[in-house]
Amino acid sequence: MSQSATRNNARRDFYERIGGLSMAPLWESLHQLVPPQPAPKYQAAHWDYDKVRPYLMESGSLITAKEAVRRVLILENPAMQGSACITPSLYAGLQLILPGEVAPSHRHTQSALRFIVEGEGAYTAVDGERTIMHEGDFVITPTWTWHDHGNESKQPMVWLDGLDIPLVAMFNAGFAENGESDEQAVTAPEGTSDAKYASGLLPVDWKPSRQTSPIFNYPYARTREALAGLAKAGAPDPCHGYKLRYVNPASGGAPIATMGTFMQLLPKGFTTAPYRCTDGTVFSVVEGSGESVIGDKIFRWKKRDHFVAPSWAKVEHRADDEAVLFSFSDRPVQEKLDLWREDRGGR
Ligand code: GTQ
Repeated sequence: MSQSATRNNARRDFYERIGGLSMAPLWESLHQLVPPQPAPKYQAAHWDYDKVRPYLMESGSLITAKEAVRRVLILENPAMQGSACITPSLYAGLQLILPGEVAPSHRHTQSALRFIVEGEGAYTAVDGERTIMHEGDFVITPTWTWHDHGNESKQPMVWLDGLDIPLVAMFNAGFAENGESDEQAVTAPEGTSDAKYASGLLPVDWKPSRQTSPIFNYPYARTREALAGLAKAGAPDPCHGYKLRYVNPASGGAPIATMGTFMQLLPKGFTTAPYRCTDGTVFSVVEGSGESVIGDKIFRWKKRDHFVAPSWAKVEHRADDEAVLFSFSDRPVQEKLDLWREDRGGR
């Protein structure tokens, strides 16, 4: 036997013996454990709404919202089959609620965001207050708040659910319970939280008790107006076009502690400079069409499509006509942990 074969056999034998004591040699996996740069085990992916929608509607005839509790088709990363993850830290799904249906009240420690993709007139109730949702609205159901959804309109309603399910699972910090009735009692008139917290004013003696934003619907009409004003005010950022982040007005932080949410406008014909960041990001197309180069993939997208960009993949967006993209990621978590990085390619 050669010297190196003898050595390798001795090592393998050693690994087996220490394996019996639940130990392993670091030197065999050091470079994977501490990579020189992010090496994501998930991939860029795109969901074309024209292909997705028929299945969503079919799900509506297979099961009621009440029986399903949440009738959702999970957007699962193709490289993470069976995980229900779109990135290792985030969950995404498309939820359908048909006219007359109620998705019953429950609460959990996982935080959720809703981004309205199609339809209007359904409501989400959070801790006793309802908000009617419209396309492009961004609605939060913060950790451990009671929430139910109902559709009193005449059209189906579809929204993107974004949750921190994988993060909470990693910490084994998940709790959940069902409400006593399907629809929680309404204790505050619609618009209350908007009036109290969403006008650059706060009730005089109110003190925040948590990181979560006191606003639970950020309506698209206002977001769109802000983007339009920004686009009139100056030149676009080379990497982002015109990009805003949603904010908790009481802290300046993200509305949800675990998920950052963003809206960006890309002018007609605009191409963003190559950009990468450590937060894998889920996009929902609100307006327009275009394409994105993400690592070695290219996706053509249009209104209501969804796509995901992995951590540290180089991203370039190109807009055919004026386009608006909503996105969410775990950026606030990474920032809290001093981990978040970006690479603007010198721009
Ligand atoms: O609306 O509460 O897509 O609990 C997944 C889990 C939605 C919700 C999802 C949930 C919800």
